[in-house]
Amino acid sequence: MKNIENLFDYTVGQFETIDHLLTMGVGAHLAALVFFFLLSRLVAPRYRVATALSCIVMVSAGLILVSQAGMWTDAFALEGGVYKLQDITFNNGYRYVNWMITIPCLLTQLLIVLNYGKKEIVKKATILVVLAWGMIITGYVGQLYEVEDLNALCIWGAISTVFFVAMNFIVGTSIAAQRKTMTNGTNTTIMKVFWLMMFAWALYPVAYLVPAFMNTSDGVVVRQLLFTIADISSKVIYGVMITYIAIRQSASIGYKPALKALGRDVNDDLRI
Ligand code: RET
Repeated sequence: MKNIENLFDYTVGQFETIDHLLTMGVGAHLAALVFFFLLSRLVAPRYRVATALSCIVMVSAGLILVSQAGMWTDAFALEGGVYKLQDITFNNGYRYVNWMITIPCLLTQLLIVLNYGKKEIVKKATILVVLAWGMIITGYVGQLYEVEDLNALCIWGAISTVFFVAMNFIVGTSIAAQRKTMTNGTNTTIMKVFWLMMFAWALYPVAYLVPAFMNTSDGVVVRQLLFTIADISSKVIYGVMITYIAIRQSASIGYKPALKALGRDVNDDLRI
């Protein structure tokens, strides 16, 4: 009974909304997996790991959503016109564990398109991953209290937020420092990536806090909606933008498949 999802009965509309949201999430990640896989050949080897990491994120997050959707439909059954909890419970905790893998991938792909050298990538990624794991582990512990103790939820959430702010600070300063190295107009795209991250990543703590401000069956729908918007923005749309940046930067170092894809004259590389 760790999550508030298990506390309520759901109307058919509420139940199906959540089922459809989770299933849509699966579809979006699978479709994006194919897209990133196909586009990876347009990306120069120097940036290709960034696109490969998007593929890994799609598989990892897509699978967790398959399991979330299955758990949702297994946990509840229609009885007397409403969906009621059965013998097993629904759990959001799997998401947090999954972030231990996906967030390091998302941060590393950013460092790659920011044109950092190998050594700097390893150094920065290590710091960022430690902060991200600190954020996730404390958040995981906090969500275990969401039914019984809202104070504990808020305290662990506050500790997690310290890691989150530190992580965002490093992301922001890294983008500011490396923007000038970014070619072919991508120095403006990277700012859009930054704001997308700030928006999408901030939705997760809001979803975490739903038990504190909307402890109802509608709150559960809102929470799953927030998770879905956050997932698609922070992984799928983010991945598309990172791959776009990778292709444009590949073109500016003369990588022919990227030049062709952008409709540039391959024999006239010097103009780029
Ligand atoms: C928690 C706990 C409450 C405080 C904060 C949190 C932040 C979560 C974030 C999650 C990002 C997830 C992503 C997943 C991609 O697959 C842990 C909910 C600040 C920022 C980007």
